[in-house]
Amino acid sequence: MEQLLEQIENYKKEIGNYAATDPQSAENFRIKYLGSKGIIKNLMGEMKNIPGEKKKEFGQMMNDLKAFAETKYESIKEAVNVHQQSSGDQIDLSLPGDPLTPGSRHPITLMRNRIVSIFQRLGFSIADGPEIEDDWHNFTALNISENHPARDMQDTFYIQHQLEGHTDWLLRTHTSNVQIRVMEKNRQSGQGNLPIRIVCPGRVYRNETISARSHCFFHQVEGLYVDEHVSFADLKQTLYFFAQEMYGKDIKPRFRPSYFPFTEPSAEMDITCFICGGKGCRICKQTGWVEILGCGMVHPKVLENCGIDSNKYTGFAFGMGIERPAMLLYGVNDIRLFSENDVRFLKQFTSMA
Ligand code: 2U9
Repeated sequence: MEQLLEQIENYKKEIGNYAATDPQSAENFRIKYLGSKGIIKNLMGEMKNIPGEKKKEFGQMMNDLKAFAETKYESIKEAVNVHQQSSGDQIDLSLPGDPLTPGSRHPITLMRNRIVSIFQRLGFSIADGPEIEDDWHNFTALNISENHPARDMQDTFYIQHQLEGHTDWLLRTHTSNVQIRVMEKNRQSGQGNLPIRIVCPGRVYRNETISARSHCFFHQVEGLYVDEHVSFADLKQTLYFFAQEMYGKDIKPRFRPSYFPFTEPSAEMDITCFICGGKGCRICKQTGWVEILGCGMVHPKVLENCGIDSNKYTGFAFGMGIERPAMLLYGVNDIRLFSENDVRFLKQFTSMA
């Protein structure tokens, strides 16, 4: 019995000193001490040789030894795990890396950047403003009368909420609200920020039935140039330069008289069809011409509405949609694709800057 107790004490020391940092030596420990043919099982077999009055003491010591070995085994496993993670033993460096899928710019962003960068080269800067707007900045300041059809519920999304003390909120129908806000700032600073040369890209909303050709929201770039002596010749030359940069040096421009409440005179600008070169095709409906934008000299009433002296200052303005040129130049046949976020569509623009 004395010999057995001494053996148990020795094993206890041995177990306490056991060091393992790899899975194999952890397994060796388990087999040696806790396995079905291991030391502890073997020692338990000695019970039958222990005299009756000593059985209890022996049993107690064996239970202690087993619990001690089990606790040690748990801490060995933990040490092995930590060691493996920190030494990176489980990483197979010969495996191929995960492929990185490059993202892409949205086609509307690409087209907006193309348009805006041409005007930036001419000295225009970018201005931004709210999409939720009040009646003044979207309609009244732009000389759009109380009974104008654009104000119709059929065309405009109105917001039925009281915000900032009034209720005439709507989703802007064009980005012209931005130009109004920029010109109004001028009044606050006492003619301080003239001349104004800005382009205003952004999302606008119209209450339209959604189809392959039109959507209830789309994107525009509008521009405004206000200074002393700005003339219709400036407008024509600026927009001709834009059209050549955008659609090619060989295009020819044509200005047709038009009407907008916020410009006088007003015009629509056509260019010779950039698909067929003017011969006539499906895109230009056999006319040889395609309309690319609307424009005009800023109506004096609009300048005055923003506190700008219309006897001293004149300006020109223009506006164009982004979706239509994007559809034509990128060959997209359904406007809804732009807002569906289908990656099969979007990833086709991956390599475009
Ligand atoms: C201010 C004064 C004048 C902006 C203009 C147009 C003509 C025009 C349309 C093109 C296609 C809108 O996207 S579209 O449906 N726009 O034809 N826009 S002049 O005139 C302004 C703007 C702001 C203060």
